[in-house]
Amino acid sequence: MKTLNRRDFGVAVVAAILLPVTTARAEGDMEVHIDNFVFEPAELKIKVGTTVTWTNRDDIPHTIVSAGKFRSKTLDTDDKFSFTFTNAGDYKYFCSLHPHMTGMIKVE
Ligand SMILES: [Cu+2]
Repeated sequence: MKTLNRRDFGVAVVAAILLPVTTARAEGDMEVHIDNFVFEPAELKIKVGTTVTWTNRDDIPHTIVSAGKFRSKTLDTDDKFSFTFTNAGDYKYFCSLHPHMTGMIKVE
């Protein structure tokens, strides 16, 4: 087993200090994946102020559109789109390229 040199030890200390902060900030945020023309999870319940990030895992472009609320650009493979929900309500959304792809975000 290799012993830590001075520089590695410094990096480890910095990581130990920063890590809990990063984890805490990410805790409230949610992710939706697009896999094989399906939003996963299709329905999500979140609290006001939560940021949802969609990731396109298909090798086909998709969009995320909620009429009058938000609209992503066309997402290629591994592209992401984020939206922060600042008002309670039910947000239905769909893919404008494949309108049968639908999802729901319930904000309470
Ligand atoms: Cu699509």
